[in-house]
Amino acid sequence: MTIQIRHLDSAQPDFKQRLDTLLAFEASTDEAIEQSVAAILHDVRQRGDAAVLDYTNRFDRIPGGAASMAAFDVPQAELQAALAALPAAQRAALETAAARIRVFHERQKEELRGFTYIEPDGTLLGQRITPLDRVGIYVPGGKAAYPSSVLMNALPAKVAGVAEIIMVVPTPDGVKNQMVLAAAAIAGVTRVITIGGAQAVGALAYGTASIAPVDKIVGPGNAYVAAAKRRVFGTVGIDMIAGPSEILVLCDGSTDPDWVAMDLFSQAEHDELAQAIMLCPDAAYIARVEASIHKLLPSMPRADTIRTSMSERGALVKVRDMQEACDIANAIAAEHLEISAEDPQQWADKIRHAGAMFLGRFSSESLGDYCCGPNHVLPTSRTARFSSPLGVYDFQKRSSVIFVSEAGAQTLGKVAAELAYGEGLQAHARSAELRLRPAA
Ligand code: HSO
Ligand code: ZN
Repeated sequence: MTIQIRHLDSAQPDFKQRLDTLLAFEASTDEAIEQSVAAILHDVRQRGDAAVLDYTNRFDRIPGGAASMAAFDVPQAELQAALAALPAAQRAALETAAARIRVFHERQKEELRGFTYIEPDGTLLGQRITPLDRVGIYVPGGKAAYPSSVLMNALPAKVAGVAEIIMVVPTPDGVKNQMVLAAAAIAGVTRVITIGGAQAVGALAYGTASIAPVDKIVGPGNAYVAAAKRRVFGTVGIDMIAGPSEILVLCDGSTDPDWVAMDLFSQAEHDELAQAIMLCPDAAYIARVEASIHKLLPSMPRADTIRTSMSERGALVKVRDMQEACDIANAIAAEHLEISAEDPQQWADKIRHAGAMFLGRFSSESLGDYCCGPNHVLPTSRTARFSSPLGVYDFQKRSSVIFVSEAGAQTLGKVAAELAYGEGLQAHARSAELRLRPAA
């Protein structure tokens, strides 16, 4: 069975409507999931460890059933052993990726310094940046158990200076993913607990006897995890609710069509709901990419996922020119944008909305997923219009710092009192006035 891939043309009168339909993605708010997550969170809040233990034994089918939460703690020695047992090439690749991710995020940290300034009367104002104390990292345990995501979530926290990083990862049937454990060792995760689902999110958010509550929970998860993260938001911070992966390739027709086809596949293979779209002004080139897609698909182990994703949510779009391609790319605000063109910089300058931009034909998105250095946790479902890649800033916060000199209190006191009386707030006004020097 081959792919029925959708063709769109920006010259079609109903193009905008067709594009909107293609992009529409309902982050599922399934009522049954919502209710069961609410019940699990309530139970974890009431019964703590006993509830987490029950759900984990049941949902993850732990052989024999664990007797206590202690069974789910993975000792540091086991993390180190997983690392030591990795094939040398795999270990070297993880370590190289980790080093590059660290370097990038250390640069990011330099951009995020605090500041102070002093006014002529001696009043000092500023902003101080401090790391979060404790964060929870959720690592999925099913089909999307990615060691690369352990690095991408944990290393920015580490670089930010977070003291305790608690990683949770479900182990269906009690089976641990050794490469995930090895990645946790490399990233310097403080504690790994083999629990997952809404019960793990609840344990991290509310705390139990065996798990101290964290300040923020990051990391992707299934619909239950996403619903749980939404519900605990406010008690703790969360990073984002990540949707299926997306790739948008903008081509001028100068790249080998096999390369472009495989780049589209690279995100389509993540998920049946992933979205892979190409924009190109050259109709003949679009036909060549389509031929490559048909030629290469049968060789892909995940052909079924790719076929579903590309048939249901993919598209090859003929545009008027590269300028129009950039305008459409801004409207799509894709998670990943590849500009596969000669002189990509001129087009990149026109892009305002994209989670990550990959410039030029050698910058395949897959390199960014693993080891370029920038984070692969990116805004999806058009949220790149208003949000950013996961980064050091997600593990830091800002505090304002205010020192008012005696002289400053005289001028500011009058301004504040005036406004406070205007708001009918006597105590505010008088608090400011008490600091005014009596008129000579
Ligand atoms: N492309 C995914 C991240 C990933 N890819 C992990 C491979 N492993 C995020 O959209
Ligand atoms: Zn990927």
